Amino acid sequence: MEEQKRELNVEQLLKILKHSSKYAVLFNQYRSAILEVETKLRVLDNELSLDNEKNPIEVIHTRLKSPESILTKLQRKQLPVTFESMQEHILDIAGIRVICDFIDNIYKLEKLLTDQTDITVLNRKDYIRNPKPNGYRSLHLIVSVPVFLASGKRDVPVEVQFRTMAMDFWASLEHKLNYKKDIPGDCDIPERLKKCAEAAAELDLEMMDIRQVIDSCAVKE
Ligand code: 0O2
Repeated sequence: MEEQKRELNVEQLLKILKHSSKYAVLFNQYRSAILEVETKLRVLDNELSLDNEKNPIEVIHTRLKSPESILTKLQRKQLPVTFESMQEHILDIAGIRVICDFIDNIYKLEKLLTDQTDITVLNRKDYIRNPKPNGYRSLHLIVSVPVFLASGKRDVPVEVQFRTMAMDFWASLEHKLNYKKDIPGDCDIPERLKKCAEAAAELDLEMMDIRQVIDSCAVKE
């Protein structure tokens, strides 16, 4: 009975969230902020490719967090389910994932993006230098970007995740297999996944080393 009551509340909340005109206005701000940051990254990618005809960015994925995920996160953090609380506390509603070729290019792009005068870094988590205990690697930034709308200027937070292809390969499969699922404590899956993450990290370092050797040979010729 108690469970039924809780589920009904969640459904009602989702209905309110999805059908409110405030929701459409807010989500348009997040969508616009994604466009702004994605354009900045594509501009940098184009310019960096002029040097050696090698784009540092392989793929950019963007997403808006679903109302269901927002609600789950607010509840998990025991925060009030209101638009104000969502705007204040959920800083990854607008998300951009940047898949890069090499680790050093991740830090180069980070610097070029965050040095821009209209970008403010609100939070930075370097899971490349400090991987999560399960082996997860990526660089996470929350940046604030101004969006100029007909109704005025808004500073909107966007989460930018930078990863190499190897890190993305691991994270995508791990997410499918494991992330937020209850794996029995007595099995060796976490250990095996961690080993895979370490193999992917080695691959990244080896590929970067090979690139450096090739580049130095090309200079000598
Ligand atoms: P989804 O499914 O991508 O929407 P915080 O926001 O700081 O209070 P949070 O959200 O845990 O807490 O922050 P964190 O650690 O920066 O992780 C945010 C996102 O990184 C997650 O989003 C995932 O996309 C990704 N991520 C983090 N840890 C892992 C991991 O162990 N494995 C995989 N595959 N991805 C991870 P969401 O919203 O939690 O999930």
